[in-house]
Amino acid sequence: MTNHITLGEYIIENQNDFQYSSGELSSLLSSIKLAAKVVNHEVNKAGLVDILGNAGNTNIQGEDQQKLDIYANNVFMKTLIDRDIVCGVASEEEDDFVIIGGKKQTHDHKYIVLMDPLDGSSNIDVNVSVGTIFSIYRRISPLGTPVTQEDFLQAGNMQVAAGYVVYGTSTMLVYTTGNGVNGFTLNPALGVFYLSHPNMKFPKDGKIYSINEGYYIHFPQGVKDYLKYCQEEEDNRPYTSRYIGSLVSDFHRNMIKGGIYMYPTSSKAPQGKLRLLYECNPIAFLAEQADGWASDGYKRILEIKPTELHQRVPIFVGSKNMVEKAEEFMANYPKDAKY
Ligand code: AHM
Ligand code: MG
Repeated sequence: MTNHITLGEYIIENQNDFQYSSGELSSLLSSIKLAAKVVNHEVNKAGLVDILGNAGNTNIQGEDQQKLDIYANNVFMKTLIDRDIVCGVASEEEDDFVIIGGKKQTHDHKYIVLMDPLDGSSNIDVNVSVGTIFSIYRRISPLGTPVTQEDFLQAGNMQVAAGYVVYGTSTMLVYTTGNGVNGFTLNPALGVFYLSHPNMKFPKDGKIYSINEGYYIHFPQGVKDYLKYCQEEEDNRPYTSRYIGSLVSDFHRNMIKGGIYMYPTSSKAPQGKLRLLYECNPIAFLAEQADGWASDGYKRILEIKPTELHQRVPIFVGSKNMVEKAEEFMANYPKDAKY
């Protein structure tokens, strides 16, 4: 632990990084911290209570919702809405964004939050790490009016803060406000997050590649070529393959050890699987703040202008040299090549 600094103290101490800060972002981050602790408590006892399994509902993208997905979504939504600190929230588990305050705006809140409340939830039943991912923007519509779709469809380079919680062997909250990335580990006995990983940085190079190779025959040729490159017996290769199937955990490990995570397009998922707004943008912001890189294979993730709330994009993210190498292989084929 670094001087036993708690997350609460750290948020307050760094509030002045923001010019004219009113403390609104600090309150918002504190609310996320609180919701994370509540979800952590529930996730940790998932094997003990009758909360496991499928809730029988399907979300807007046609995927099964697990009970804990719904639980986590409710906790984060309720915490943000009840504490009256943001003007709008969008969640991977909700069909549309929520306008806080309705049509009659009685507040002047300026931030919106987008989140994936429980990513990798198919792993819950088998005791594998899951995570929460969040992304924060300043609204662009005028204060005191209801938020609009435009507020949510900003490019990732407009993010004010982003982070994730990994509910793993220990629970960590990792976030950035644009001044580097810091990781805090929860002491479960005290319910307090301590600064355990200050100034996290991706090694420039790594030896780990993370991808669902089961889809190999469905990948674009550029991805296939890059995978062969990873497996060649040359220089520092072959690399090691590690894939948990839980984005937050795969990303977290790669940031610490050096590696690349890929979820490309495939003939089965022509847009990729991961969502630009709830998963790729916050992960890309964290990656860049940790000296890594995030690309859709051809361009910087953070410069993509979103067109819809639940938009999917391919992603290559991790150690800078590795992502750039993957982009080199992708560039050998046109983006729209048939495969
Ligand atoms: P989810 O938001 O439905 O949980 O899906 C996202 C997850 C990521 O955490 C993970 O990296 C990926 O889906 C795994 O997908 P696949 O099983 O296709 O490899
Ligand atoms: Mg997800």
